Amino acid sequence: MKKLPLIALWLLAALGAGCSKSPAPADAGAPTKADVKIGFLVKQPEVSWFQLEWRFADQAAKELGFTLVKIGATDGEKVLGAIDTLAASGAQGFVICTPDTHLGPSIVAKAKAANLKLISVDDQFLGAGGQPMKDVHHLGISAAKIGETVGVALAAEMKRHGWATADTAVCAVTFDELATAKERTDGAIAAIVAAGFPKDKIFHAPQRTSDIPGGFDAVNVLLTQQPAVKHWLVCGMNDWAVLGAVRALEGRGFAADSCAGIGINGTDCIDELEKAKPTSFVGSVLLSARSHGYQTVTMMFHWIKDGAEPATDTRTAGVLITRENFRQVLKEQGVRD
Ligand code: FCA
Repeated sequence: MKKLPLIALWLLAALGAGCSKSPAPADAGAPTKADVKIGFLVKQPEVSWFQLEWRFADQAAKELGFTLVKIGATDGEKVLGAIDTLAASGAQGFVICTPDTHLGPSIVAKAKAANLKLISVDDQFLGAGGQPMKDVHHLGISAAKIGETVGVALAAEMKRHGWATADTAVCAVTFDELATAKERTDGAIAAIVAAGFPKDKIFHAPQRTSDIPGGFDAVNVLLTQQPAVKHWLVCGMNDWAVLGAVRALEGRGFAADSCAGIGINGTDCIDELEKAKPTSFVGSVLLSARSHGYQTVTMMFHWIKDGAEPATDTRTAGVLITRENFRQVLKEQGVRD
């Protein structure tokens, strides 16, 4: 994802500090709602989750009467370039899901220099020491708790099928370089262990990339290493991780009802749940794209227009969806008609 080393991005951000457009004077008066312009940068613009965040942000822009600028920012250079573009076009703030949480300090420096307010969404920035940047306003998910929901549901699947512990193992598709991802899979594992599952039957399949091929490749390696397992319980950071795992299981000839995978997001697995023939992907924890899109830009709007600073840390919950209830829940949540 990164093309330039972090040090180069730091330098770019610092240079930007010297030549960015001068901010509006403090006594310029509060902007009217039509003056408000807010950017929304996402790391994976092709993914339904991020498209939904944008859709809900658009809805807020329409209702509140401000301008929303949506930008796909898939690497560090694109992020810094997008901040320049926003500043030059008179925006006052932006919401961002960064492609790399280590870019946090560069993004903060650049936003400060351009006098742009900033809210991170989904993925929390990491500071120089690798610790979360708690002074940056953030809206994310209650990752550990959502992971636990996955773990409890997987343990229930095992029980429902009557799979013997001796034949069953857990496949956790991990992406530990992203804190929210690690908290999710750690939460799922903790819940499965709490349900009585033996720790030595829990295997990690680390993804190199956080997409379907990343999950697929990681799980193929694990399946080669553990040929004796008959039933796999699969968790991962999101729907794509678990979909990759399910495709790998299918490739190895596992029958749909011999394994169970549960994703997170609930927005990137709708085609899968709609398949006439069920697969091992049995459900997901649906996150609130509405909160992450609508609420973040609304907080930003009031911050810019009325000086109302939002809470520094907001966490959202999720709800389990399965093949049985997903249509109904997606409708209730405004994700689908
Ligand atoms: C991260 C993941 C996304 C989504 C979001 C809430 O950014 O990459 O898939 O789960 O958190």
